[in-house]
Amino acid sequence: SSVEQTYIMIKPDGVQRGLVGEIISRFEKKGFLLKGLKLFQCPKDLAQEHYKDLKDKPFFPKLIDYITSGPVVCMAWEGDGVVASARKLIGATNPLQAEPGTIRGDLAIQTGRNVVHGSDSPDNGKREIGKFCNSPVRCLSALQPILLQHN
Ligand code: DAT
Ligand code: MG
Repeated sequence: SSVEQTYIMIKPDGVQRGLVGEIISRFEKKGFLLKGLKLFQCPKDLAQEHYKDLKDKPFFPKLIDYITSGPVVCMAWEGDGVVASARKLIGATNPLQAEPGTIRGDLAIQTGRNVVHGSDSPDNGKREIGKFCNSPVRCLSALQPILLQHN
């Protein structure tokens, strides 16, 4: 498809805190089209590739531990200007600097627990959707690990 798409991922803290519906609702209400969705536990190698630009940062090991710590919700959203618009809906990386009304501004306080990811360019949107949404072998198929996560 030549229509712009972005990869939105609800991170483990967002899933564990019960914010999945709230976060999806914001993109639905804005008017974007949900094109794909799955629950998934990100393996370490994919997490390292996803955040490869940050591999030399001191917080990188903790970032990988966090993103692989529990189920995430992987989504493809489509619409005109969806990449930049989704970044606005999500808000600044540091939730304390994110404006009220944004997802991070309303729902988070820590940079290391900022509940949601959104692609930073149309090319990265396409690439991340390919890695996270279009790889059936990586789909989380067993319910038990999810229930254990919450108990
Ligand atoms: P964004 O998620 O807003 O695109 P980013 O791509 O710069 O931000 O960083 C990816 C993630 O890495 C971010 O959502 C949280 C984590 N991160 C970034 N900077 C950090 C920092 N200074 N301390 C801890 N975690 C950080
Ligand atoms: Mg980023």
